[in-house]
Amino acid sequence: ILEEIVWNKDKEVAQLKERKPMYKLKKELENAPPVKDFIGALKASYARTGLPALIAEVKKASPSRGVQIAQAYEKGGAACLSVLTDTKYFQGSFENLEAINRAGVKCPLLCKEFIIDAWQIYYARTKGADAVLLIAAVLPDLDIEYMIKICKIFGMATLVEVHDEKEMDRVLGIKGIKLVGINNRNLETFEVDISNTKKLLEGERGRIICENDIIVVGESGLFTPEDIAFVQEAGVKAVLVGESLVKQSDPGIGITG
Ligand code: IGP
Repeated sequence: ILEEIVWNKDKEVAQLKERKPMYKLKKELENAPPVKDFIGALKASYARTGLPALIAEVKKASPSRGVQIAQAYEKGGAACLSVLTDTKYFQGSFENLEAINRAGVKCPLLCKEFIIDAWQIYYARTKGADAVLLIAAVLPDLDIEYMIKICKIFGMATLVEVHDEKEMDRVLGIKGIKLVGINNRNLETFEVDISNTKKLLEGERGRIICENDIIVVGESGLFTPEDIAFVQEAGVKAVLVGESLVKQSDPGIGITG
């Protein structure tokens, strides 16, 4: 599936780029909403609560519903929000990201997209993204390093996502890495196993992460306070949660533990 998504994304980006070449984007960048400090918000939340900071994910939703959900998550104590923007596979949209921004939500926003081209980062910034997801499985190390540099210039954060030991080792060797996400969901099989977070933080890897002050985000399949305690014990300072919040009748309840 991942290969298929990337293959389609390549075509999608080519079309978007035609409509909005770099010279047009550059102008829009000047009018983009100011950047909010994504990593700062995570650190502040962790320092205040002693619990992993919550990045709450806005999934499939119309822009107006997306705004309501985002506001409820913010009120409920989320440190940051993740907004899915891929439409074809995840029913998200850039309209959601824009609408949430326009509504004055103060939480920094992660653009949850399959980024394969630096152009997408500029585009995300024009829509108000404060951070972007970079999936190690689909990007060469040099691209990740280059994209981190671009984001840094804007003051944006990058959440670099890994799923296995091999990807973790690659990513730990990349210059400028500050925020690493461990996805407990295998994007090929969609199987979820939260012990993946623990596995990738054991031994030498955990030591390198500590020494370099890298913040680790536990991603996917987190439902109960026990799940959160489990990944915190493993060493994460932030969690990315989607599905379990969707299932709550009042999304504000139960977030801050
Ligand atoms: C959220 P969950 O199981 O709480 O809904 O997971 C988030 O981690 C998941 O949506 C995700 C994702 C991704 C989606 C993590 N990495 C990459 C699409 C692409």
